[in-house]
Amino acid sequence: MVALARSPRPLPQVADDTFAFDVVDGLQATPKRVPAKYFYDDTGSQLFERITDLPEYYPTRCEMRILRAHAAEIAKLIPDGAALVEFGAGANKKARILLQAAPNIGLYVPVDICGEMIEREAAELRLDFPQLTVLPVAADFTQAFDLPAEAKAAPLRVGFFPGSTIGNFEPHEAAGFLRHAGKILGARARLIVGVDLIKPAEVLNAAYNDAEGITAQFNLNLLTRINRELGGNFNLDCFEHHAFYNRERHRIEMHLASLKRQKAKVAGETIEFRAGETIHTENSYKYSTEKLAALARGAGWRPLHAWNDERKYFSIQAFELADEMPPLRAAE
Ligand code: AVI
Repeated sequence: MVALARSPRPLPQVADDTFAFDVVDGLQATPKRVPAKYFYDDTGSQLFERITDLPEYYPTRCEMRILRAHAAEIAKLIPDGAALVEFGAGANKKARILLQAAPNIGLYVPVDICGEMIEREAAELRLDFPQLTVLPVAADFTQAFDLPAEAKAAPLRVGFFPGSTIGNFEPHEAAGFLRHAGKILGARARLIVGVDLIKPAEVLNAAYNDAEGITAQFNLNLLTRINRELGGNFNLDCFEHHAFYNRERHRIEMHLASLKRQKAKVAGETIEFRAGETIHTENSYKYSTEKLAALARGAGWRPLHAWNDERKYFSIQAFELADEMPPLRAAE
């Protein structure tokens, strides 16, 4: 199995002791950090949905526009009877566009850690697409999981990984995920990935520092969650949302900055903060089409096509599994 941090998006069912361990471990490290996957409790998931509608947060709108504009072309990559496997399916708004454009898809397999949600979404999809077989899989898609027998028996499998969730992985984890996806999808597989592109820092900084302060609430909600679930006593008035574009590493970094020297208790441990010290809560890597293609090539995928919006803010890229996997490098 690939060594990956777990999915940055889904998580409500992560066991409490793992949460406690990861948080205490991260807060005792230097510099302090907490994995981004812990943003997504109920409130965090709702705040993320609000983020996707913000005027400054362009990625979701751009990706939907690209999907709508090129749906017919993208759908040609999904042959009759193929299984469409979505990694981290969530509310499957984006998959619906593909399902509409490719009526001959054999079956749709949404994979998400939150089993309840994908069952609910699957029931709605079955009403809207009565011809379609929908077989949800409740699993952490970054770990080994079994596809339903019907998907294994399909002529081929097409992976779908939208939303630039790949950008929340460290680059070596992203390569590990792509390799892992190839193993799950199997021979002659195709993969459609949505990725946020490198662009002027002002645009990026605005997207993660919205005027309404929803991204700040999303970031600070992590402390609320720690207080509630791990008996923490963080004073939210004493921390501030920081998000900035790190040009050298092509990533937005999100942090929670301590406004003063202070202590907080978490799961029985005392954590000390210097004034200005931060907890690093998320990286959101931005790619060029070439860089993502190179990463995918190294993980055994051959680039087929890339669709961008007119401003080149976002890209949807299609790949095909190469016959031979390149050798594994040490970092993966
Ligand atoms: C889920 N992920 C792709 C989002 C992103 O843009 O990296 C999460 C997010 N963080 C702050 N705003 C949105």
